Amino acid sequence: QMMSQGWKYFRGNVYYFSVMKKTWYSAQQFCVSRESHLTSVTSESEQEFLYKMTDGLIYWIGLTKAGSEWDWHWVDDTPFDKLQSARFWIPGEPNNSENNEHCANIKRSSLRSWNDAPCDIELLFICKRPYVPSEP
Ligand code: 2F8
Ligand code: CA
Repeated sequence: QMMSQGWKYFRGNVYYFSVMKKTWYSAQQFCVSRESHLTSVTSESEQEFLYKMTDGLIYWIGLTKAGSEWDWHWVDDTPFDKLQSARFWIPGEPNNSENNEHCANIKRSSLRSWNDAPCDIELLFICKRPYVPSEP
């Protein structure tokens, strides 16, 4: 089975865990150049897959309130379910520290692992795209 190098398969999507650090927007541009987006997280099993892969490092995910709407939204246009997603924030987050935290990352190894942080800091990042089997 052909599998793009460095991409990990989980439930119909493949995920790229970067080795280079980028700002949130540069990371998203990198993902788009690879026909993907910074990852959305839409289930507990996906959240569990992701935090278990992070290995204690901090990675950008595709959640931001920068842009046209001034509310949390997924950059891949998946609808953001505020109620279902509340359990994935680290307790006390998002705190919009210094009124300058408009992008979200996965910060540590538990289901409660999201933090909001300044979009212009450089972090590792996770891209996600649908898995499409290539022609034989
Ligand atoms: O204590 C939580 C707090 O920790 C840091 O600020 C001191 C984080 N800042 C960055 O990651 C830049 C805050 O986002 C976080 O809320
Ligand atoms: Ca924060």
